[in-house]
Amino acid sequence: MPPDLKEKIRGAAVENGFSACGFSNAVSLPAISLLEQWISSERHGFMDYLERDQDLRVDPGSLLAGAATVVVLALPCAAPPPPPIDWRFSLKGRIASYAAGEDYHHAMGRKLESFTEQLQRLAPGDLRWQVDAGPLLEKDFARRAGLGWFGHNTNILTREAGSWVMLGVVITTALIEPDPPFQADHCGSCRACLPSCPTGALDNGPTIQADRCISYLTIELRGPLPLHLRPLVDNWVFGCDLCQLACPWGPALRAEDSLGEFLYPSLIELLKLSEDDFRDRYRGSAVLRAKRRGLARNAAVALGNSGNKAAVGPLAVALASDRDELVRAHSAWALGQLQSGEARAALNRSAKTQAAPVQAEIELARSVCPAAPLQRSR
Ligand code: B12
Ligand code: SF4
Ligand code: SF4
Repeated sequence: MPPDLKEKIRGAAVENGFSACGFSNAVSLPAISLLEQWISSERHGFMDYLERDQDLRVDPGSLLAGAATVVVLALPCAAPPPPPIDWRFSLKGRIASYAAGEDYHHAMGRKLESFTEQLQRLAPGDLRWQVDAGPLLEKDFARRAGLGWFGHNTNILTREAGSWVMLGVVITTALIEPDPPFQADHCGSCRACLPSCPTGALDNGPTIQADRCISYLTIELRGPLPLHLRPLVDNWVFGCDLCQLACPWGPALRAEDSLGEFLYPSLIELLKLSEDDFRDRYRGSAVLRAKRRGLARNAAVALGNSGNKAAVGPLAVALASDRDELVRAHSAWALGQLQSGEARAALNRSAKTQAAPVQAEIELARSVCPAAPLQRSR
């Protein structure tokens, strides 16, 4: 191997916008037992895909015959501008900052395409790459390639940007000398992320109860949000940044204030979006993953959490006329949380005309919502 090969490859990574690049050999990870333990404790919720193909998650050789090296790359992700001071008054939702701009799967995919062309010239071989959607455990390989350590927020922290980096990996048959794995734990005695998590999803170790994480609840979970977690989701409608914002490490970048418009959208607008409006508004964005019904469901829950009676009207319309049962059901819950006679009247109006799951939410909401004021007849 030429002595300056790794530096040339790192140079190509920097040219393509990556902030870090490390090398691991492509042998199977010992993490399989931790992964199996985690899956058998059922912390993955409905993410069934994590149960399948566990060998592919830890063994690059099962993804590319003759795999010799895993190159791991980090792309900095900007932290969000400050949120509105009183979202309950302005009825603004909150979107995790990695979702700002073009979907990172596409943006980083293009960078990886360009990086791998240079890699091919510098260290010829067969290769394949992945960003997030591929099976390989990216964080474990990042640690092994020397990029950073597993923080208590369960993400990989780099010294330059904390956990505010997205990861991508390239598996290649070219043999490149591995970097030493990252051994230190720079969390030290800090545990600031643990109490910052509203749903208590973080264990006191680098593991997560994913089925409690707001990122899972708002993006991955397709059905109803568990009742006991709805109030804790606050105004998050897509992902969550709180455990990263609590961290003293990073970020390296801060998003422009102008991104606030995207990251703190009007909840009422989100609730009212039609399928076409949703697709137009979020074309090319990671938010598409939540689908219109998921985003509207999340907006309804956030409106319920707002305690703001101005949300009653739009929720009443959604309960009466949204085409999706899931959205109607969460609108009923939200009306119950708003605790007003007007909300109760809207629940009463919709009772008996709804499908069973919505009906059940209406009954529950009526049990916590005061009776509607009596209509006075002259
Ligand atoms: C499933 C998934 C989720 C799930 C589960 C999250 C999780 N922590 O794993 C949910 C939906 C909750 C999620 C949320 C988010 N995610 Co996500 N997610 C993934 C995905 C697709 C798979 C991860 C996985 O397999 N998890 C399963 C568990 C078993 O894995 P694990 O945490 O790595 O567990 C290992 C450690 O616990 C370790 N371990 C256990 N004990 C010990 C002890 C020691 C000493 C050590 C060293 C290790 C160790 O071994 C376990 C087995 O590998 C990866 C992409 C990928 N292909 O890898 C992105 C990924 C992890 N997500 C990412 C991001 C950015 C997020 C969010 C920040 C998005 C957001 N803003 O909303 C949140 C963060 C929530 C959080 N605090 O983790 C990034 C993380 C980047 C980074 N710097 O680490 C990734 C790598 C995507 C990417 N390409 O950039 N995500
Ligand atoms: S992303 Fe939010 S909900 Fe998930 S672990 Fe971090 S603070 Fe908790
Ligand atoms: S907040 Fe503290 S404990 Fe949590 S990841 Fe950051 S440094 Fe580690």
